[in-house]
Amino acid sequence: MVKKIWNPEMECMKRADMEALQLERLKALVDYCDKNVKFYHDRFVKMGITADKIKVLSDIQYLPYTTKADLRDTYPFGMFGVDRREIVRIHASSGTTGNPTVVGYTKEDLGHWAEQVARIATAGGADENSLVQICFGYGLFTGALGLHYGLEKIGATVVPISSGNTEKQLKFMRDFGTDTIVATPSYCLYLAESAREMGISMENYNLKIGLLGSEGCTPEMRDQIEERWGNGFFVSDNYGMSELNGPGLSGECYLRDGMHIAEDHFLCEVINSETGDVLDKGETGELVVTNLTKRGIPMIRYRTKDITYINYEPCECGRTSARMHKIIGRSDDMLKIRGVNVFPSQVESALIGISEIGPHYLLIVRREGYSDTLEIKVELIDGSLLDKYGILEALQRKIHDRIKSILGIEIKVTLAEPKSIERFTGKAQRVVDLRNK
Ligand code: DLL
Repeated sequence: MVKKIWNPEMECMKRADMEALQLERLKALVDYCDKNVKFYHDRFVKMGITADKIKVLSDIQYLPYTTKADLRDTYPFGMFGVDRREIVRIHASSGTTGNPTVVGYTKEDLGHWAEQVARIATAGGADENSLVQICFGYGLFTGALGLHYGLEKIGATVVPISSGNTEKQLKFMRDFGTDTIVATPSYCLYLAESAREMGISMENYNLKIGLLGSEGCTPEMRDQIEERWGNGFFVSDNYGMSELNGPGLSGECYLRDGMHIAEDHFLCEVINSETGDVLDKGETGELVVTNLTKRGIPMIRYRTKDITYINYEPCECGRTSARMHKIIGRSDDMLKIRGVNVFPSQVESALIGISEIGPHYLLIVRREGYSDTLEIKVELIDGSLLDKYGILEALQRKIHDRIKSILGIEIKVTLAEPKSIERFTGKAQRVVDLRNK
C-alpha cells in the first residue's frame, strides 16, 4: 500500500508549534462564538469568560461543555454561527429520542472537512490511483458525502453506490476492479460473506483497502474481515461524528497504533465522564472535542460520550499528530450489569477467534427480580451442530467461560442458527436492553 502523508506541514508539525497554532485558533473561536452564537454568549457572560482571558491552552478548562442535549434544545438552527443563507450544506443525525441533531456547514467548513478526510484516506492507503466504492448511505448521514469529497480531493475515482443492494455492490466491485471500499466494518464483513455464499471466488476481486468507520471494530474483528477478503486486504479504522463535521476527525495509518487526529482543527481532551474533571494525558475517559475551525456550527468542548485515551508520542509513520486509541465503548452504551461496566467490544474480542461461530452477536439485557441478566446470542457457522447436543454443550461452555473470565459476571450463552441475527448495511445494533420494557 502507499505510505503517503497528505499534508506533512500540518500532520508532522512540532508539538510546540502545533500547540501555539491551537491556542491562536482557540482564542479566535471563543471570540467568534461570543459574537455570533447567543447560546455561547449567554454562557460566557454567566461565567465571566472573554477571549482575552485565554492565555494558555489549558485555560480551555474554564470554558463550558457542549452536549447533544444543547443541540436538541436549540433545534434546528439555534447554534449556527452564521445566517442560514451562508450555510451551504445541512446534515442531521437521528437520535433514538427527541429532535434530531442538525449541523450546518459554510463553504469554508466544507473545505476544511474535505481536507480532514483527505488526510485519513491517505493515511489509510488511498491515493489518486484508487477506485473507491462508497457503501455508506448518501443522505443526512455524514459518512458518505464526507468521504466522497475527501476522496475526490485526493484525486481518487469515486463510485457513490450508497448502501444496500449487496448483489450490485459485488457486481460493480468485480466489473470495475474496485480496490478500496468505504463502509462500516459489519457491512464490509457482510459483503465478503455474501460473495462467498454466492459462490464467487475472492480471486475475482481486486479489493485492497477498507476505509472503515462509524462503528467500533476490535482488532479481532478487523483480522476476521481481512481474512475473509484475503489477497492482502488492509483495513483502517476511522472516527468522527456529525457534530464535529463527520468522518475525518481521526484515522489510522498503516501502523495502526492509534487514530491520528487532525489537531490543527480539533483540540481534544479526555475527561472523567462522571465528575467532568479533565484527566491527565494518556488516561482513559470520555473524549471531549473543540472544533477549532468550524464556523457554521462552532463546537466548544463537545462531549462525545466515546471512551478512549490519547497518545502524544510521534508515530513511526512520520506524523507527529496525537493518536487516539480505538473507541473502547460509549459512556452511554456502557452496560452496567450488577455493578460491572460491560462494553460490547469486550464481548466481541472474546467471541472472535472461536472457529465454530460467526462474527454476528447480540447482547440481550433483562431484569429478573432485582437483578440484571446478560444473555449473549451468537450464530453458529454450521447449523447442523444444533442437533449434536454434546458438541453444542461443550461449545457453549467454552464461550461462557471465556466471556465470564473477561467480564467477571455470570452470563447466559445462546447458540443460534446461521443467518438468524439481523444484518445491517449501516451501523450494527449489538445491544438489546429490555430492562425498562
Ligand atoms: O458515524 C461519522 C463517521 C462516518 C465516522 C463514517 C467514520 C466514518 P455519527 O453518525 O454522528 O457520525 O456517529 C458518531 O459513531 O460518537 C461513535 O460513537 C461512533 N463512531 C464513529 N466512528 C467510530 C469508530 C459518524 N471508528 C458516533 N469506532 C461516535 C467506534 C465510532 N465508534
